[in-house]
Amino acid sequence: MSAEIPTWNAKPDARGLKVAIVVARYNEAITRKLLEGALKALRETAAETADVFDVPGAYELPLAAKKLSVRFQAIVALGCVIRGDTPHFDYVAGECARGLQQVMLETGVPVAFGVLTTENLEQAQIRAGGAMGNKGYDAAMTAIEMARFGEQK
Ligand code: INI
Repeated sequence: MSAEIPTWNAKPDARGLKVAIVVARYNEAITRKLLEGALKALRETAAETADVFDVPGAYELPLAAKKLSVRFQAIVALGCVIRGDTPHFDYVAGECARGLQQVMLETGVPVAFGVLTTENLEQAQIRAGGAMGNKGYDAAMTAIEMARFGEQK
């Protein structure tokens, strides 16, 4: 047993990992920024692959992630659901989140939730390369960290 307090927040190492990014085209101006962030993270962590796939909207992300889970070791799901845009915000955002979690637990392949769910466009812009960083970048780092989770230290 180690009595050492571990070091946290180290940048994960993606060498040797095949990573897929699946991005929704809906609210494309935002999701392209999230994609830029995710690709930056995968370059920084030296992922073996950073293959990009696109789907129409956030609602389609879970099925795409499930299909990709058979040949990738980590998946980054990117999308943007804006409440003001649709009366079915709760269905699209909720089912997307629930579906992605389900895929991750069923397959054991980490699926990072890089889907913005905001009240308006401005809140989305702030989180897609603005004052609050880039949630696509953060999601990609999370996918790598979870792919590595539990590996022998
Ligand atoms: N899809 C999104 O990704 N974001 C949204 O804000 C959105 N709105 O507003 O409706 C949206 N709808 C499309 C949805 O994801 C599906 O593509 C569509 O319902 C077909 O299944």
